[in-house]
Amino acid sequence: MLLTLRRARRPENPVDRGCATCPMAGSAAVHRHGLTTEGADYVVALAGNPNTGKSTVFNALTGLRQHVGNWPGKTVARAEGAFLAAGKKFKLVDLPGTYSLLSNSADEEVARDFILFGRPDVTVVVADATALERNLNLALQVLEITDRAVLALNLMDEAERKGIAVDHRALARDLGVPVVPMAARRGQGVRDLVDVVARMATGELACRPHRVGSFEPELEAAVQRVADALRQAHPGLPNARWVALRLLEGDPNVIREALAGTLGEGAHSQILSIEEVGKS
Ligand SMILES: Nc1nc2c(ncn2[C@@H]2O[C@H](COP(=O)(O)OP(=O)(O)OP(=O)(O)O)[C@@H](O)[C@H]2O)c(=O)[nH]1
Ligand SMILES: [Mg+2]
Repeated sequence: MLLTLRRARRPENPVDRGCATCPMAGSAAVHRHGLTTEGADYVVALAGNPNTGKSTVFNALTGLRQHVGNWPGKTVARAEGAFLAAGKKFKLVDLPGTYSLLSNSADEEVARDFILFGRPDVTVVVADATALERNLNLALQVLEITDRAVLALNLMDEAERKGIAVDHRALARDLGVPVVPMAARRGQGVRDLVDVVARMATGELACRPHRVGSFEPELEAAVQRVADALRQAHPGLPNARWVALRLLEGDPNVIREALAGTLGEGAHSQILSIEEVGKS
C-alpha cells in the first residue's frame, strides 16, 4: 500500500493563464488538437465500467482528431487519439465498458484483451464516484496485473449532488495508486489526470498497488507451474500468471482461447501498430 512520489512537480505553463471559461482551462500540460497517433512514445488505456465517462475523458484529452473504427474481427467500436504532455506523445485508447476482466461479451473481451495483452504503459480506470463499490471490482482486478494504473474518480459533481462524499486521499492510500477526482464533463481534474499519467509513464511516479498477495503454497506452486508452461507455449504472452489462475479456475472462455491459441488476439494488431511506430 505504498505510494511513492519520487518528485512532485507541476510546471508552470502560459496556457494556464488562458481562457478561464474553457473546459480545458488549467490543462496546461495538454496539447491535443490535430495530433495523429503515429510515433507515440506511450500508450494509455482508458478502462472502466460502462457509462462512467471514459469517452468524455477521451474527448477532453484528444480533442478533434480521433481515429474511429472497429476492433479487428469484431463489430466493437474502437477510438484512438493522442495528446502531448511533458514533451512526450501519448496514444490514448478508449475501451468499451466492462465490469470485470472475467467477463465475456464481445465488448468486454476487447477491453479485457487490451488491458491484459495490449501492454499499455498506463491503464486509467475511470470510476463512477456515485457507485464506487461496484466500480472498484474492475479497479482491483486491474491492480492485480499492473503497477501502472490510475483511478480517475469521475462524476464527482454527481456524487456531490447526491450527497455522497468520497475521501479520495484515503482511497489512494488504500489502493496504493493515485486517485484523481474528476468531473470530466466540466473539464475538472483533466489536468491532474494528465500530470499523473505522464509522470507514471515516464517512471517518475512509481506505485505499489494493493494486492491479494500469494496463495497457499500448494496453489501457488500450481499457479507457477501452469504459468511457466504458458510462457513456454506462448513466448511473450503478458500476464501468464493471470491466465494460469483462470485455467486453474476452469474459466471456459480462457480454456477455449488457450487451446485455440487465440489468447489476446484482440490486442494483437494493436501491439503490432505500436511496434511499427518504433515505440522504445
Ligand atoms: N454529471 C456528469 N456527467 C458526466 C461526467 N462525465 C461524463 N458524463 C456523462 O455521462 C454519460 C456517459 O459518458 P460517456 O463518456 O459516454 O461514458 P463511457 O464510459 O464512455 O460509456 P460507455 O462507452 O458506454 O461505457 C454522458 O451523458 C456524459 O455526458 C461528469 O463528470 N459529470
Ligand atoms: Mg465510451
